[in-house]
Amino acid sequence: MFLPVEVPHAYRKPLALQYGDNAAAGVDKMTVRLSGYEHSVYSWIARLALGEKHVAFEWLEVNPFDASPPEHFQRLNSFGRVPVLQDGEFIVYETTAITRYVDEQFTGPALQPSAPRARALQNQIISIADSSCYRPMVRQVFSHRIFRPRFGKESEPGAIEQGLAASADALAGLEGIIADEPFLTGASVALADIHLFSHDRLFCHGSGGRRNSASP
Ligand SMILES: N[C@@H](CCC(=O)N[C@@H](CS)C(=O)NCC(=O)O)C(=O)O
Repeated sequence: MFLPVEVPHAYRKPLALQYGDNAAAGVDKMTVRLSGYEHSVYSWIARLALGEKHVAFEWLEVNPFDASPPEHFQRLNSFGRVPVLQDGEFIVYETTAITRYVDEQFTGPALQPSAPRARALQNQIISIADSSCYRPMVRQVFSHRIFRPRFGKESEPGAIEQGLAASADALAGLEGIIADEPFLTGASVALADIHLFSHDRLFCHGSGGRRNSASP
């Protein structure tokens, strides 16, 4: 087993607006906004965390790679990256800061293990995803095999092969540390699952749908 078999339910919902139990609990749907980019793995991670917590939110589509992103977005994040979460007056960016805030601020199923060792494993997996999976799985394999051709851009020679090789190393490393449980850190879905699932989802497109193999 490498990744959870269950697809987080937020993936099955429409993109524009998300409604959930927290709306019924008095959270105004307009107070929570997520600025994200449709093709951004990190935006999807934040979106899935909100979905798993049943938080109602408004999705604001922003392409951070645009030469001149909207002015309101530049004011939200001076680093110019998505996602950015707004909860009323509160603004937070950096995906793990967003997802941990979402988990701790809103009611709903806990998305972080409480036991220190399971929590450490969760943070370890998230860190490995960022440092060792994002570039090969997303920026090399997905981007050069799927994204660039789709938008008429050339793929760099060797990028896909390099990405597949580095992805294989990263996935082998992860196989050695994940829990022998239905999900990566235990019996229920946690932030580590959401984080890695989002990388894996794009990687599967790029690697021809082979979830358990990084071979071309
Ligand atoms: N460390 C950031 C990374 C976010 C990130 O790299 N987002 C990409 C889209 S997936 C982006 O906005 N890139 C625009 C740029 O780097 O100019 C996080 O965890 O949120």
